[in-house]
Amino acid sequence: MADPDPIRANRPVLALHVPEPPYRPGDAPDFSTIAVPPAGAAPRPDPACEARETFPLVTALVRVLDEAGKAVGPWDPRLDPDTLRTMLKDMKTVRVFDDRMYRAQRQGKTSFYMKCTGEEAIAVAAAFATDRDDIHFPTYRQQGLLVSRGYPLATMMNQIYSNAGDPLKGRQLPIMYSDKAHGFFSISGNLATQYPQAVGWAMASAIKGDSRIAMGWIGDGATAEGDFHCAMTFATVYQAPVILAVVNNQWAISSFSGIAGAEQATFASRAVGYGMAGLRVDGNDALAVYAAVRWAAERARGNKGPTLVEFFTYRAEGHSTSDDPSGYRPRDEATAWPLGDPIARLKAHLVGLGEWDEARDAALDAEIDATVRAAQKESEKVGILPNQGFDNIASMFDDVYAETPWHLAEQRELSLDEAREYLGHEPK
Ligand SMILES: Cc1ncc(C[n+]2csc(CCOP(=O)(O)OP(=O)(O)O)c2C)c(N)n1
Ligand SMILES: [Mg+2]
Repeated sequence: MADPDPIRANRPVLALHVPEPPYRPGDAPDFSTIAVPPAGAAPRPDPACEARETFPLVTALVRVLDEAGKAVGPWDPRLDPDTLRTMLKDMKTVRVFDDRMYRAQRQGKTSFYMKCTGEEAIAVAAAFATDRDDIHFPTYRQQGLLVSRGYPLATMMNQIYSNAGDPLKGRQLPIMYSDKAHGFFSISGNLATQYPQAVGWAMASAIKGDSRIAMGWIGDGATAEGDFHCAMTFATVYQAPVILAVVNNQWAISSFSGIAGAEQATFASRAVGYGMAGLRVDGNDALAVYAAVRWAAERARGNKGPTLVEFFTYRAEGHSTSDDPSGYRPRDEATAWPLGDPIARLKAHLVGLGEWDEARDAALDAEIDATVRAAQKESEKVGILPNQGFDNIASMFDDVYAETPWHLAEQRELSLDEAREYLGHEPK
């Protein structure tokens, strides 16, 4: 409707642009418009360079593995075959773990699960590229960090089942792990909190004269939160020793990345406005991920400041067990995605080196399957979620206050009354 004011009547009517994903269910996805530069094409500046020297890289794509699985160009980290095989094993383990836990949720053994299918290279290679005592502030899609740092699979499952072996005592949503000893900060359900926490921890590390760095994680969608920008400001002002990762998997539940600004600029290019180093990386290329994190870690350790690293990838499955992506995107989008499968690409690389073959691959798959099954059996012996009843319900009040306030003491007594009634006997 035109503006009724006569002075404004001839001005154009204002309108908003509401981003829409290019493809919806039933459409044939065509990603040929996504620029995929050849592997090896991106230059590798010195990690101690001025931030602005990285600015051409915020719109490029750091890639090491070419279409034939060969490692090419200046970002090739030249990892030895044993390390490459361990990375492959960890990535495969994450995928098998995800599949089994997804099925466990469907079988009613837990309430909720989230997979990272298609994104396995990112957390696994980042775990390899950071030091064991650096601390990660992950989201719910970096289970690969725990797997690569040797956290017991059965303990992860205990958390998912909220059973008596759950170190978090059932107080966190399944998959929201926390383990200080493995440098894995508690996952927060509130998106984007990881960024200010990582920057704050990194600043504290510097203030204390420590040498450990932090790595913060966020999804494409969550970059739209204020916490992202607040963390970027602190990180750049104080040149905090932190790596800030954006996992751009194209989707935030059913919202596509355009809703968070991806139509206008790459996520990595946000580094430019802050005067921070930035890299845009093929997230389905384990070697590129490793090289980029290693570069940013070296920069942070040398007091050269933070780096924003965008990992360009695709969320191959639903957001969580509560989601049905067929309602908002074409079913075959994941297979049309141009960057391929990260596990298949690393495998092809090892085969090309003469360090891997189909027989070894099949043997590894069988070994991983047996390991994950054994962990599941061990964890389910301790218990699955529906069987966690009122036995120790009053413990939900423990570990919060040094001295329980009167109102919580009152609630604890009430919960014990309910438990007595439910159990027909005295609860533990
Ligand atoms: C502050 C906040 N807003 C909204 C939500 C609900 N929520 C949970 S996950 C999610 C999507 C996040 O997408 P993205 O950041 O791209 O990460 P991804 O799930 O793709 O890894 C939303 C909106 C939340 N948990 N916290
Ligand atoms: Mg996302």
